[in-house]
Amino acid sequence: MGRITASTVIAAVLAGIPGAIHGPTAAAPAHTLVVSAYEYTFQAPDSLPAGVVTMRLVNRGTKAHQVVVGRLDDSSSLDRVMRSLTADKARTGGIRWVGGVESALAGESSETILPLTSGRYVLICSYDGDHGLAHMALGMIRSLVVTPGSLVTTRSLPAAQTTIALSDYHLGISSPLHSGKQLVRIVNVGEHRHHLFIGRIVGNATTDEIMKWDGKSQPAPLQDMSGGAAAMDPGQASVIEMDLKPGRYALACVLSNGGGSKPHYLLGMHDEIVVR
Ligand SMILES: [Cu+2]
Repeated sequence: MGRITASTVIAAVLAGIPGAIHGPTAAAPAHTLVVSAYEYTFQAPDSLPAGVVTMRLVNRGTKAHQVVVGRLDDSSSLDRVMRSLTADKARTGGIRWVGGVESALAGESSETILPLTSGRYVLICSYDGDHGLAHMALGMIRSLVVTPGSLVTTRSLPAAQTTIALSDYHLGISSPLHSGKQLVRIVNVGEHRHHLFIGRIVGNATTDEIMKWDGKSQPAPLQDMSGGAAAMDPGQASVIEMDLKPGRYALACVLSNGGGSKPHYLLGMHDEIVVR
């Protein structure tokens, strides 16, 4: 089982960077679920019917947050899963991570489109806080019940111009991303859990400088880090809307397989793209 948390560096990178709220998007599948993030809690409906769901994370806090969506196995106890998540996020069984919004900077919002089948879910923010406590341990964990509704599969997702395939350990981008809004399908075709972090590269910063950045020193090598796809187990797919400015972007998976193993970006899961 891999850690679902982003690296401490990226969590630090994401903390407290101000930005504007993006406008609503055109894509409107069956349901929209608004999840508001605060320090340290989520506000969201308790339930919604199954279907293709647009989950919109609205960050009303002062730090960066995320929402990762996990479906409980039918035999899992919600209490036990929530307790083990807050105690040791690295070793939580009985749950399947299906995606979510990897990051929304303070004051920003971002969306992901997910196929949610009926069942019991948890929403968490796994970013590390200032004192070594994960945001979920401070209260950013919430249950969600998806009641029977439309029959959904990953084939129910809206069409996307570009697909990014997450594999062990590579990012496969099917066609170039362009400036402006576009839908991008993210699919985990590997055998390990992956996610997608994306940030715009400032100036002439190199991959080496980005990887060595402590998340605080200025000038920062990355900006515009809202969006991406949160942790997905093998076989999961979601569609995210990207709204890109021209420039260079860094894409990476910073999850690891646990046990002190290297993060996936050091194994090849990173890429740099140019958006025109
Ligand atoms: Cu990965």
